[in-house]
Amino acid sequence: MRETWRWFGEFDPIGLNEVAQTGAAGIVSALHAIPYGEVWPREAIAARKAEIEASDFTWDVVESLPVHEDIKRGTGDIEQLFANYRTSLANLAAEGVQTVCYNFMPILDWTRTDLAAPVPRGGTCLRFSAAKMAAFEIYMLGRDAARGDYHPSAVAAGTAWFEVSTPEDQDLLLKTIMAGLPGAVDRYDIAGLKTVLHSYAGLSHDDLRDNLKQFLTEVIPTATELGINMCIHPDDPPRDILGLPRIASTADDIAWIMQAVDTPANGLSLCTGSLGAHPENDLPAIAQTFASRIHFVHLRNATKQPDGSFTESAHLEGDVDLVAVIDELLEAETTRDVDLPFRADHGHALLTDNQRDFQPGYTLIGRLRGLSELRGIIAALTG
Ligand code: CS2
Ligand code: MN
Repeated sequence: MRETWRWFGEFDPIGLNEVAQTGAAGIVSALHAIPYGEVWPREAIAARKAEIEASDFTWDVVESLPVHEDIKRGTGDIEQLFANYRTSLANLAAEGVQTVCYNFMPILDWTRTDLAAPVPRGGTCLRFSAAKMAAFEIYMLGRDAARGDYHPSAVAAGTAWFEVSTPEDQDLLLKTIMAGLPGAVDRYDIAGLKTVLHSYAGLSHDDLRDNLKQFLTEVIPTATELGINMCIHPDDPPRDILGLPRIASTADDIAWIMQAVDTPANGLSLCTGSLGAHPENDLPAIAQTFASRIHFVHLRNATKQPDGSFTESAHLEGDVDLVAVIDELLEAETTRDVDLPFRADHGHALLTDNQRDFQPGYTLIGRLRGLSELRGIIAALTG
């Protein structure tokens, strides 16, 4: 398996000279400054590639080439958006970048309620509290239907949280939920979020599936011609939030997506942390079932709680058996004769991480710890 490291380019406070010391061989990057839906110019891709190669890395994966909201909603001038996406793929292929990750989550990318939850022996981690998310939806957004979307104990705990919360607490929760990724991403206040949610009103799971199928039908043939492997990233958290449908959360969802356009270029980014937060997902089984279609791997762990909350645990400490997952992936590599790029997806903030700036989840020391543990598993399994 090929060790990679996510680097956010000009938005990353961690330098490639520092990444070099982690031992990772490849870089996962994107042109985060380009607004969603616009073409990635070949020159900009070439410049990023040159920057990466100047530090003796290869640019192995694009994460992400984002999908514009109009495509997910099925509104607006989507023909132009599909054409732009295909042009970006062609420009990437021309520069030799051939693995492209994306997601199909409406409005928000990964969502947490706490960016600095304490870790027992020191350090902090990311956490999703179902209680706080319920409080956000029910009380801050005024979405009463959310009462039925969360576990009763989460609704009760969320109500208790909201009753004692200060305006500062509520503001921090909003900012945390909006944190996601850096760059040209739309971030909303409460009024803005209500407006954009309204634009999705009535969109069902089946509608979103239809729109994903249309996207795949429009771009996968081009990807195949260009030698690009597309790989969808699962929903994070793997459940509906804000009343919006999510369609990449379970093994059944993945099976549906794979058959929607049944060809290798329509692949999966196996994210053990995202999928691992769903009580019914068996990660080694998912790795085995979709072995032929996994093109990129995110390895991290999660500890789930009965009310739907989860905490990002250390890589070897959560509910997902990462040794068994890696064992499946190594077998897939032998069968397919490929070297799958993987990265430690998120890390805790440890030691001096908190003395510097970093993108949430994307610490230097925390991820180095994760990568080192994963490297050890791989070394042990490959002998
Ligand atoms: C990532 C995702 O930080 C993360 O959790 O795995 O944000 C991922 O980059 C996107 O969803 C991929 O489109
Ligand atoms: Mn991931």
